[in-house]
Formats: sequence, C-alpha cells, structure tokens
Amino acid sequence: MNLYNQRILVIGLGKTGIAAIRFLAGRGAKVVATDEKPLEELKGAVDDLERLHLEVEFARYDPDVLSGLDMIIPSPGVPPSNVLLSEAARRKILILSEIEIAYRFLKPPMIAITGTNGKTTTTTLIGKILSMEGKNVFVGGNIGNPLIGYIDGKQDDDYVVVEVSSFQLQWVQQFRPYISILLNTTCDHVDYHGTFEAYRMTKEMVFKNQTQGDIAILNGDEPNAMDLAEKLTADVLFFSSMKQVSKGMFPDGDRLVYRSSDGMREDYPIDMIKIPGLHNVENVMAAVMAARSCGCLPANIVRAIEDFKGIAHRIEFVEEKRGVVFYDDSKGTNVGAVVRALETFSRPIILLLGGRDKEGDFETLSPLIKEKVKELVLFGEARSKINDLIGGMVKTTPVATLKEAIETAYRHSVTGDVVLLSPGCASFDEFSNYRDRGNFFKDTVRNL
Ligand code: UMA
Repeated sequence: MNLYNQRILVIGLGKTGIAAIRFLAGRGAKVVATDEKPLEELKGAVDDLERLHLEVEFARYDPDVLSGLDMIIPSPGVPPSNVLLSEAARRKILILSEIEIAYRFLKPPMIAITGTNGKTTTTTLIGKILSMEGKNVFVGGNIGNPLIGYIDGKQDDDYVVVEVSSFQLQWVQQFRPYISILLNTTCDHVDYHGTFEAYRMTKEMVFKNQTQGDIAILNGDEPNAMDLAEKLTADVLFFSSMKQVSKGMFPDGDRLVYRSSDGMREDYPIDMIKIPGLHNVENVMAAVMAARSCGCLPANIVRAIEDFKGIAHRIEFVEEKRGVVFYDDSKGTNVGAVVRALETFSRPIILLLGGRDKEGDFETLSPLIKEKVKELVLFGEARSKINDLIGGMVKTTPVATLKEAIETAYRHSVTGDVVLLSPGCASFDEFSNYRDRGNFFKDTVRNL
C-alpha cells in the first residue's frame, strides 16, 4: 500500500488518531485531521503532534473537508452514521479502519480477539501464555494501544495479539488474522451500529478473509455458531461450557478436554483457573486453543493460567468491610456483562446499575435479578429508564451519582452481602471512561 502523497483525513484526535497521523505522516501522506471537539479542547493532542514535528493540516469538522481526499481513517468511536462518514460513503471515498492500515504493513502472525465480553481478559491471557512459552509478543489494539503504533517499530515479535472491537472491524477490507476468536455476541453498541444484527455481522468480519490453514475459534453455545462455522474456510474450533464438541474444548467433570482438529485429545485441570465465573472458563478455553495452535506446551499453558489473576475493573475484588465484599466490574458496560457478573456470585447482591445508556435490553436481566439481587441501586443518567423497565421487582433505590449509590449500598448492606458495581452502561455521564469510574468506586469504597 503506497501512502506517499495521498491526501488522507483522520477523524478524531484520540489515541488512534494520533497514532494514525504519526504513521501516515511518516509514510509521506498529506494528513488532514479533524475532530468534533474544538482545537482548544484538544491541546494535549495538538502539542503531541507539534512535538513530533509532524506536518498536519487541521480542518473544520464539516463536509467541506472531504474535497480532494484519497482516503479517510475514522477513529473507532466515530459511528458510521456520523455526518462526515455518511457523506463520504455517498461520495464513494475510501474509508478504512486503523487496524486495516496496520494489517497491510504487519509482519508477525496475528491473533485477533473480539466478542462483546471477555476480550481484554482473553487477549491478556494469550499474551501471558505466549510469554511463558518464551515467545516475544506485542499485546495491543482496543485494549489501549493502537495496532498502528506497533507498525512503526521493529516488528520483530513472534506474535501480535490484538483485541479488536466492532468499531474497529467496521471498516476492514483485507484484515486477516492467523487466529481469530469470537468469544460471544450479546446486545451492545446498538446506538453505534444501528441494529443488533449489524453489530453481530460487524463482529463476524474478524473471520472474513481467513482461509485454509488459518484458525477460527467460535463459541459453540451461541445460537448461530453452526451457521457461522459453515460459512468459514478457516479451520474451526469450538469452545462450549454446556456440551461436548468434536473439535475444540469443553469441561468434563474437573477437567477441560481439548480435541484438536487432527484428532489429538488432551485435558487440563479446571482448578488451574483462578479467575471467577463460568464466562472465564470460556475465555480460558479460547486462550488455550489459541496457545496450542501456536505450539505452546500444555505445562506452560497451565502455569500461565495458574498465575493469571484477572484484569482490573472486571469483577475485581476491592475490599471487605464489616463482612460485606465489594467488587468492581466497571468494565461491565453492557447487559451481557452484568449477566456474567451476577452469575459469578452465590451470596445476596446489592447491584449498582446505571450511567449512560447504550440502548441496553435491561429487561433480560429480570430472571437473574429476582434470583440473585436483594437490592438494585440505580444511578446516573439511565436510572429513570432502568427503573421504568426493571425497577420494583426487588427493593430499588434510584440516586443521582455513583458516590450516592456506593454510600446507599453500604448503608443497606449486612454481613454476607456482595456490593457489585456492574453498571451495564457507559460511564460518560459522570466520568471520562470506565477506568476512572472503577478507580473512583475503589477509592470511595476504601474510604467508607
Ligand atoms: N470524535 C469525533 N467524532 C465522533 C466521535 C469521536 O471527532 O463522532 C473524536 C472525539 O472528540 C475524540 C476522539 O474522536 O477526540 C476519540 O476517538 P475514540 O473515541 O475512537 O478514542 P481513542 O482514544 O482513539 O480510543 C480508541 C478506542 N475507543 C473507542 O472505541 C470508543 C479505545 O477503546 C481503544 O483502547 C483505543 O482506540 C486504542 O485502540 C475503548 C473502548 O471503550 C477502551 N472501546 C469500546 C469497548 O471496548 O467496548 C469499543
């Protein structure tokens, strides 16, 4: 791909935009940048670009910017319905994701992990297993460091392990991982993709260009798993927490059984998994199969899994106070994640739910709430909507802020309860991201 002299618009000056500009300018492209925020609010980003002495033309956030462009690279957070992107699509201007550009220049084999939930855990774990095996790995993508930033370096790793989001898969063309994993697809980001079906199809783009010799790892418990597998030319492996599969991995008593594509059978102790919940058994099975496909030895796989204590803000234990345990699941920004978090506990739960709604289907939580939750504390922008949909089936207390929610939960809790922040919503009404929200939760809990 020759970028020299190409006039390329980068939309959004966040992490992806800055990394993309840096890469494109280094390849001799004429970079134009725009952002819906005024430049004064983007001082940090503009300073970064100036420090790097990169030639960038800053343009107004207006369809006029589209004249004379060869290509657009939107940041992941820019939805397809965005005014610039919809006009660009009408004018048939090429739109490519940052991960597509990165892929075109990528040297090491890539393992790409997508899914509504579990991406970060599985990506991190695969990276740890490969490292335990003595491989050099780059771990990045949606997890926090854009893949395009890696391409500028030496690229001398054995593998690249990349978390990819539906936002990033939206504009791929040739993107082709050696191993692609789709962990699960439940309702999320409908506000961005328009419909659940559009979201699901975008996730499946992770397999689109794979061919024989590549590996596709699918969740055998998803309703459309077989239909999807039939469409794929890669070698398909399934993981299932509910049934045996002929090629792939499943639990059997206290073992996880792996049947490989070439008929080999081996098993692993389930108690090697130190992170809670059945969903994490699924994440581990996907990671084991990816690692085995890269030649990792079972002993190293077991050691890495035993060492893995999970990631921050994902059903993370915070503290115990007068017999009440607090868990931070701030990364649980969709209803599917809340289901997983609730399923993890057998003690009575006070659930902190709320934030900025992403058109989540909260009604699907009803059976689990009746079974597991003793009180719902609803907070933030979405509290009235959630209250209308599922309030009242257990004791329900709406409050304005997360701080009030934490204090209310603590006041109403008794020894043996779990206070769980699993908000099922984005954080942007009160915080800049889920990490800030999770850190705020942890600090507030510690100071109670
Ligand atoms: N912007 C516009 N127009 C828009 C939307 C945004 O100009 O319509 C501008 C904003 O004003 C801002 C910039 O774009 O200045 C931000 O771009 P961005 O939201 O794409 O954020 P980045 O900093 O580039 O971070 C992105 C991912 N963000 C999103 O997908 C929303 C990060 O994932 C990712 O870590 C990073 O690239 C590196 O790859 C975050 C995320 O929430 C953690 N991801 C979602 C998820 O995991 O569910 C998909």
